[in-house]
Amino acid sequence: MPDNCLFCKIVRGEIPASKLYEDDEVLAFRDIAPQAPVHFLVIPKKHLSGPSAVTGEDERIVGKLMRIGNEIAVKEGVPHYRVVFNNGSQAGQTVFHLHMHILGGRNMAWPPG
Ligand code: IU
Repeated sequence: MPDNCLFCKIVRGEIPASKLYEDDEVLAFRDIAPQAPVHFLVIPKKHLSGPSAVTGEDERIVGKLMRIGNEIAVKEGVPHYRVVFNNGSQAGQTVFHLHMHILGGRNMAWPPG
Protein backbone atom coordinates (compact mmCIF):
# COMPACT_ATOMS: atom_id res chain seq x y z
CA MET A 1 0.00 0.00 0.00
CA PRO A 2 1.69 3.20 -1.13
CA ASP A 3 2.22 5.58 1.79
CA ASN A 4 1.01 8.66 -0.06
CA CYS A 5 -2.08 7.22 -1.78
CA LEU A 6 -5.17 9.00 -0.44
CA PHE A 7 -7.44 5.99 -0.79
CA CYS A 8 -4.87 3.69 0.83
CA LYS A 9 -4.94 6.19 3.72
CA ILE A 10 -8.74 5.84 3.88
CA VAL A 11 -8.32 2.04 3.85
CA ARG A 12 -5.85 2.33 6.75
CA GLY A 13 -8.18 4.69 8.65
CA GLU A 14 -5.72 7.61 8.47
CA ILE A 15 -8.24 9.82 6.61
CA PRO A 16 -11.92 9.79 7.58
CA ALA A 17 -14.58 8.57 5.19
CA SER A 18 -18.31 7.97 5.42
CA LYS A 19 -18.20 4.20 4.99
CA LEU A 20 -21.08 2.28 3.48
CA TYR A 21 -19.52 -1.19 3.28
CA GLU A 22 -16.27 -2.85 4.26
CA ASP A 23 -14.80 -6.33 4.16
CA ASP A 24 -11.27 -7.65 3.85
CA GLU A 25 -11.08 -6.85 0.13
CA VAL A 26 -13.44 -3.98 -0.63
CA LEU A 27 -14.40 -0.62 0.84
CA ALA A 28 -17.28 1.66 -0.18
CA PHE A 29 -17.71 5.23 1.03
CA ARG A 30 -19.64 8.37 0.12
CA ASP A 31 -17.87 10.73 -2.26
CA ILE A 32 -16.67 13.80 -0.40
CA ALA A 33 -17.87 16.06 -3.26
CA PRO A 34 -21.07 14.39 -4.44
CA GLN A 35 -22.13 15.01 -8.03
CA ALA A 36 -25.58 13.48 -7.57
CA PRO A 37 -27.99 12.98 -4.63
CA VAL A 38 -26.35 9.57 -4.13
CA HIS A 39 -22.66 9.37 -5.05
CA PHE A 40 -20.33 6.83 -3.55
CA LEU A 41 -17.11 5.05 -4.46
CA VAL A 42 -16.32 1.35 -4.30
CA ILE A 43 -12.62 0.47 -4.17
CA PRO A 44 -10.45 -2.59 -3.79
CA LYS A 45 -8.28 -2.41 -0.67
CA LYS A 46 -5.41 -3.62 -2.84
CA HIS A 47 -3.64 -0.66 -4.40
CA LEU A 48 -4.15 -0.56 -8.17
CA SER A 49 -3.52 2.79 -9.84
CA GLY A 50 -6.62 2.58 -12.04
CA PRO A 51 -8.47 0.48 -14.62
CA SER A 52 -5.39 0.10 -16.81
CA ALA A 53 -3.50 -1.52 -13.90
CA VAL A 54 -6.03 -4.36 -13.59
CA THR A 55 -4.56 -7.76 -14.46
CA GLY A 56 -6.02 -11.24 -14.65
CA GLU A 57 -5.50 -11.79 -10.95
CA ASP A 58 -7.77 -8.81 -10.19
CA GLU A 59 -10.72 -9.87 -12.37
CA ARG A 60 -12.71 -11.40 -9.52
CA ILE A 61 -12.41 -8.34 -7.33
CA VAL A 62 -13.42 -5.98 -10.11
CA GLY A 63 -16.60 -8.02 -10.52
CA LYS A 64 -17.09 -7.83 -6.76
CA LEU A 65 -16.91 -4.02 -6.89
CA MET A 66 -19.89 -4.14 -9.24
CA ARG A 67 -21.90 -6.57 -7.10
CA ILE A 68 -21.27 -4.62 -3.90
CA GLY A 69 -21.97 -1.32 -5.66
CA ASN A 70 -25.32 -2.58 -6.90
CA GLU A 71 -26.30 -3.86 -3.45
CA ILE A 72 -25.48 -0.48 -1.89
CA ALA A 73 -27.30 1.44 -4.64
CA VAL A 74 -30.45 -0.62 -4.07
CA LYS A 75 -30.18 -0.03 -0.30
CA GLU A 76 -29.70 3.69 -0.95
CA GLY A 77 -32.89 3.72 -3.00
CA VAL A 78 -31.28 4.31 -6.40
CA PRO A 79 -31.66 1.11 -8.46
CA HIS A 80 -31.04 3.25 -11.56
CA TYR A 81 -27.54 4.64 -11.45
CA ARG A 82 -24.50 5.64 -13.49
CA VAL A 83 -21.21 3.70 -13.08
CA VAL A 84 -17.99 5.57 -13.87
CA PHE A 85 -14.37 4.50 -13.89
CA ASN A 86 -11.98 7.27 -14.94
CA ASN A 87 -8.66 6.11 -16.37
CA GLY A 88 -5.96 8.77 -16.65
CA SER A 89 -5.96 12.50 -16.07
CA GLN A 90 -7.46 13.40 -19.44
CA ALA A 91 -10.43 11.22 -18.55
CA GLY A 92 -10.82 13.07 -15.25
CA GLN A 93 -8.98 10.71 -12.91
CA THR A 94 -7.64 12.63 -9.93
CA VAL A 95 -7.04 9.86 -7.40
CA PHE A 96 -4.76 7.12 -8.70
CA HIS A 97 -6.24 4.21 -6.77
CA LEU A 98 -8.85 2.22 -8.69
CA HIS A 99 -12.36 3.34 -7.78
CA MET A 100 -15.81 2.82 -9.18
CA HIS A 101 -18.15 5.80 -8.92
CA ILE A 102 -21.85 5.12 -8.51
CA LEU A 103 -24.13 8.12 -9.04
CA GLY A 104 -27.89 8.10 -8.74
CA GLY A 105 -30.95 10.01 -7.70
CA ARG A 106 -31.16 12.33 -10.70
CA ASN A 107 -31.49 12.05 -14.46
CA MET A 108 -28.14 11.44 -16.18
CA ALA A 109 -27.14 13.10 -19.44
CA TRP A 110 -25.59 11.28 -22.37
CA PRO A 111 -22.90 11.66 -23.61
CA PRO A 112 -21.15 12.37 -20.30
CA GLY A 113 -19.01 15.49 -20.25
P1 IU B 1 -11.70 10.61 -9.95
O1 IU B 1 -12.40 9.58 -10.81
O2 IU B 1 -10.25 10.25 -9.65
O3 IU B 1 -11.84 12.01 -10.46
O4 IU B 1 -12.49 10.59 -8.57
C1 IU B 1 -11.94 10.84 -7.33
C2 IU B 1 -13.09 11.08 -6.41
O5 IU B 1 -12.65 10.92 -5.08
C3 IU B 1 -13.68 12.46 -6.53
O6 IU B 1 -15.07 12.36 -6.87
C4 IU B 1 -13.48 13.05 -5.13
O7 IU B 1 -14.54 13.87 -4.73
C5 IU B 1 -13.40 11.80 -4.28
N1 IU B 1 -12.70 11.91 -3.02
C6 IU B 1 -13.32 11.48 -1.85
O8 IU B 1 -14.46 11.02 -1.88
N2 IU B 1 -12.66 11.55 -0.66
C7 IU B 1 -11.40 12.02 -0.56
O9 IU B 1 -10.83 12.07 0.54
C8 IU B 1 -10.77 12.45 -1.80
C9 IU B 1 -11.44 12.38 -2.99
I1 IU B 1 -8.90 13.23 -1.78
